[in-house]
Amino acid sequence: MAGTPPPVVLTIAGFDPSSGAGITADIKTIASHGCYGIACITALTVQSTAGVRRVSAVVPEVIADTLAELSSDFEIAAAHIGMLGSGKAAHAVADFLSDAKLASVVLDPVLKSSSGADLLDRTGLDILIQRLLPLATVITPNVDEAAALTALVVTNLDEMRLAAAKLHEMGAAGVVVTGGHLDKAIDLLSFTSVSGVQQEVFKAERQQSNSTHGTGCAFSTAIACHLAQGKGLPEAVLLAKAYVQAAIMNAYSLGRGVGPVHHHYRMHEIRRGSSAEPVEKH
Ligand code: PXL
Repeated sequence: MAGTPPPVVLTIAGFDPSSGAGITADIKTIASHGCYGIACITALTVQSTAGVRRVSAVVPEVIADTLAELSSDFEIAAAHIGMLGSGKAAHAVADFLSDAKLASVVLDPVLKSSSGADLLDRTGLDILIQRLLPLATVITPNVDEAAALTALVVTNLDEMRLAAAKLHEMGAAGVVVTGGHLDKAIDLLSFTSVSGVQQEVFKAERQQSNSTHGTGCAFSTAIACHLAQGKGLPEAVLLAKAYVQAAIMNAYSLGRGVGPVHHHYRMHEIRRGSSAEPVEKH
């Protein structure tokens, strides 16, 4: 036996065969945080680093059965929800979450791929707003997703604050609006505590890189891992942000389009580190 098992993190997301985003990427993020990843696929995409070619929904009964099977077997410490793909998938996930009452749920409201393909239809968005948003511990929209969810314009910090306030009114307990694509990369964390709504701003230099495919998935999944390990939301967000920055900085140039972030750069660091250690001679 290898000792105490790690926290189990469930990711509910689409499949990106290039493994920059989606379920296979999430499993890499979860493993690199020392958690054990389990997965429920909501949709298949055909894509590469060059973009999304097509999307095919998984039948909702398979999603419901997968979630029932996994939750009857594992103690799930946290769940991450990414691409849902369809209204029916969103319903199946909402049914599961309202029964399962998990300690931590991170909802990444994925609406479009970075290349502009639709990853959720209008019905799906409505269900996400009405049923999933109130079940989440924290939701992680980028500025465009925050705008679509709130019907507000969200292009700067003041507008991010207003959008976060509206998302609280709509039932979201915690909100991180990410502004990585803005001129100055700004993320806003907003959460309700005993003393009311608290907001924290995280600023960073915008990273110039062609390896940014999957940043949203890596960020939201990393938050789920930190929550699973018992960290509070502000610390989880700070650590997840640092993880994504390092995963971009350490990325290899892969594919012809927008390359994937390096999800397990830490593993690589450890291997490099250990081979460089002097071998003791006796
Ligand atoms: O980055 C959003 C995203 C999430 N999940 C899947 C995706 C994408 C973008 O392409 O394919 C499966």
